[in-house]
Amino acid sequence: MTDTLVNSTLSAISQERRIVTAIPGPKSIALHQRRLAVVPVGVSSALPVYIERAHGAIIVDVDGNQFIDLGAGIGVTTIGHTDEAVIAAATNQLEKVTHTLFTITPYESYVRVAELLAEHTPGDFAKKTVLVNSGAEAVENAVKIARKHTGRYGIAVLEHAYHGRTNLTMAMNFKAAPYSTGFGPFAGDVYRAPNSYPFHDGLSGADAAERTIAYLEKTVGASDLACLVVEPIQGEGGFVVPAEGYLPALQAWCTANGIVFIADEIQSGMARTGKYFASEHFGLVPDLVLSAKGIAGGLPLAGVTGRAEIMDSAQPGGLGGTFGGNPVSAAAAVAVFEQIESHNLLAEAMRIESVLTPALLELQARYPIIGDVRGIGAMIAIEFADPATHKPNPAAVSAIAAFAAQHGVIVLTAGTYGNVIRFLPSLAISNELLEEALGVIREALASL
Ligand code: PLZ
Repeated sequence: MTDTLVNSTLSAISQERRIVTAIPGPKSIALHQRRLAVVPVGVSSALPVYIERAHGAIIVDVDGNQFIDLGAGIGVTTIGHTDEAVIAAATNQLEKVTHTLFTITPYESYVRVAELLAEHTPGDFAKKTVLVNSGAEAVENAVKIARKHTGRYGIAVLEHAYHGRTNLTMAMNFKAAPYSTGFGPFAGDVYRAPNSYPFHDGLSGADAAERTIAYLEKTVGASDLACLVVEPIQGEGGFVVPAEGYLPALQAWCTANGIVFIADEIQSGMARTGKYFASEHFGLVPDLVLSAKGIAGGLPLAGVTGRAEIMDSAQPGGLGGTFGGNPVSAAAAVAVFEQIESHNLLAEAMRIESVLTPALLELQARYPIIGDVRGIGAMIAIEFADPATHKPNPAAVSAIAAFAAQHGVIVLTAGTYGNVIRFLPSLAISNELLEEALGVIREALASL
């Protein structure tokens, strides 16, 4: 019964773009009115189009419009919306048990996810995992563990970083507005160092690392740092890919100074860049790796995975939370790992790069306001800037995102200055849909 229902719903969604009303359509407008009365303005939506169903790379709104989804809910439905294996695993689990609380009475799927993360995160050593609900919670737990392990307090982060919306993670973000404006006081002992941003600083990886390290040595001192938290490719910051050698130099400095090196792979991990974790592209073997977003195919789950001796420094009862590693989310995550393997999804990420990057470079050659094309796999971005000064051009980005939405393509913006368009499609997207979406971006650029 369940199978038939699920399959008939999915097969009803053709993998095509189709706009049948004005955007937003009448039903979305009506829902938006209801929402404005009961949902605070602090929770905003990039596009007030209300979604009813989704499959693969297509989302369908309440008015029957079909959008090509180049955002995947900010990199969450990496293996595709309503992936059949994820639905089957979650449905099966729903019928068995939905909650016990792992710290009261445990279950296998939590253990299996921990085994899979131990296997697929970089580094050939004993690893352990704690599962939590959200990316921010993973960051919080990683910091707790690093502090307990080192007996130190300092947290180092990089410019343009994004780590979440809790009190500690707000303090770790680079950008104040809109994330933290007015929400202080914030957690202390966070030290924000310059990063490597080749388009803007022009520095080699070695020089950028020297600058970062010198800054941290001066402003806090290595011996007071518990951890350095880096996104190997920065997500909200605009898919900033650091210069070659930058991250390994930071890791070497951390290792030499007893600082826990934490890779926040919440956006860049789980097959997004053609490796399980983007750290692998840079030869990094982080002490702790954070996953979330894509790990459970759309269900809420996150994890901190790391060296067993570091993870075990937290005392029994020191880690946990009511919903962490929920059985349904954990079952979905096991299915995600199986799908990555059985559908060779790492190669799909590279296929997507091979379509996006050349097309975007061609656009850059025609439109000098595209200052930079960067990224790896299915994590590609273009930065809009003044050709002479590299001053950010957020107006072009807003105009393109709005044009794309009107024409049935969801694109996400990013960047500290809102001047980056990021392409974060599901790995299930076909070349045809990608080409079609690129066609809309071309029209959008021509219309500027
Ligand atoms: N670390 C690298 O990308 C979440 C934010 C969406 P949570 N990024 C999307 C929004 O506006 O709230 C993110 C990330 C990196 C941490 C997080 C936080 O993950 O699951 O949103 O808490």
